Amino acid sequence: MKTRMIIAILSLGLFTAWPTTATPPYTAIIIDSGSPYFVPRSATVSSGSPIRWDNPTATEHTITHLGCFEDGNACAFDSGIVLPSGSFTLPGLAPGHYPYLCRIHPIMHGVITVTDTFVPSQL
Ligand SMILES: [Cu+2]
Repeated sequence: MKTRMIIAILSLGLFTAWPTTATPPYTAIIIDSGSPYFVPRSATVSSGSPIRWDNPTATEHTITHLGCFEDGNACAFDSGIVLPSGSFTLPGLAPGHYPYLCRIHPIMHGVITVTDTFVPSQL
């Protein structure tokens, strides 16, 4: 009887621990100080799926959609300054092609392609 109760408590612990240990459903892009600067430089995600840029470098960067340099309405995302050890997460984008760059280092550029079809997150 006592053993059964212990098992019940243990399995309850497993269930409550599940959400925190689950793999986050986002596409991760790592900022790098050297070429290609964004890893992967070209990422394909499904619409509405979160995208997260991590900055492990010692420098500040931005993730700025090229549309932001045209007019306000064409700007899909602009992270502002992403500090060293910081990150920037986009909750999701509508289907389309989104070239972006770093405002501080315009040599750094990448592209996000958002599709209507399901794409497993690239972790
Ligand atoms: Cu930069």
